[in-house]
Amino acid sequence: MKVESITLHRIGMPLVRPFETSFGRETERDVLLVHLRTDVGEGWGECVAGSAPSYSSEYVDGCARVIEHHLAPLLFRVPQLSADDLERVFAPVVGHRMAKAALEAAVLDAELRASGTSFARYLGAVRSEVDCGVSVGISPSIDELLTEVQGYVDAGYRRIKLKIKPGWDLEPVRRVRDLIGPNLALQVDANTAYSRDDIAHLRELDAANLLLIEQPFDEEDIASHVALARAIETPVCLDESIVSVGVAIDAIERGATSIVNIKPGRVGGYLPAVAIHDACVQRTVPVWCGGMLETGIGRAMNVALAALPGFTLPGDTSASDRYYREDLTEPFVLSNGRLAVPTGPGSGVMVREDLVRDWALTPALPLAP
Ligand code: NPQ
Ligand code: MG
Repeated sequence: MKVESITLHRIGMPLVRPFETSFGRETERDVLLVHLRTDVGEGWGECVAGSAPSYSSEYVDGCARVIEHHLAPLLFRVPQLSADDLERVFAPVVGHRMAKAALEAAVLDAELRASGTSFARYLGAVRSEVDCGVSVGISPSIDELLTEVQGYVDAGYRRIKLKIKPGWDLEPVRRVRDLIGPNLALQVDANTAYSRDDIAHLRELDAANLLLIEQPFDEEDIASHVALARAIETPVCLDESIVSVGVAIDAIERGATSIVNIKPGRVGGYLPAVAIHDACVQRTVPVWCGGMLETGIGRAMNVALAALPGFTLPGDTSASDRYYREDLTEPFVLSNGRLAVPTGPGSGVMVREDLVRDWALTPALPLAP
């Protein structure tokens, strides 16, 4: 296909409750959307970057500029484009994986809609619904945390993930384990808030019988994760560190991670995400699909990815109402702790363009050759 034009939209979506992590507190999701027009039809993609470079070095303004000045011009130059070619087309731009992934999603959506194929079928899904977990932010108090967790348990979530940081770890984790009982899966995510000196402290988490501990140390510090994995019973899982299939294989072979969180936005798209999935399956490393507070666009695509065979643990692919009162597409609704994998062409969901206009933070930015 031939890309004819791209429109960048930036929208603000209020969160149903503030979401606090070790790196910050969000009350509104600031999302960059990519609307692609091609000779075979349209496609939408969503950029997972946050408004500030605090989860990763990428952020919304930076992604918009790298798309505008560097990636879109590369796309416009290709006479016959397929999503399979994007790794090569984007190769002149180093890094900027979240920006590349947003365009890849839109290209895939357009291409798959044109051929009448769903994301799920194209990526290799083997399930029609996926088990869902939920990520629970840092709370003002343990009582408020317990109330929030109980709500998710009542909603049917199959796994709870608690955000932790120094000063908010052993006690909240113990209290939540007491609340939910020994059988419901529980895991923690530190978003790089600890250092190697904290290993003895983190070992005390073993008492809570956690499924895993996610990314306690800096994203570039594979060695400290190896040291922790050797010291602790709880499996170590990397998120921020896993930016490519090469890093994933290296981290697995060094013993830094025995479970991998796959986020398409962080690794440059759904095709690199499938490559990491395949490398993990080959090495019998379980994977799960992370979440970045996606709208229905990214959520639909993530749910399709999470239906691949290696995704054997519940992901952060929560229902729309975990984050938003109203979603940008038809909402994803939990049923028996699961979400249905969309079956329609492309992402399988329709973008409500009236809401894209109503929620705009800045004027739409049209890009053309
Ligand atoms: C994680 N997500 O697994 C991320 C962190 C995260 C669901 O826990 C704006 C942009 C807000 C990116 C909040 C979950 C974000 C964000 C949290 C990423 O580490
Ligand atoms: Mg994480």
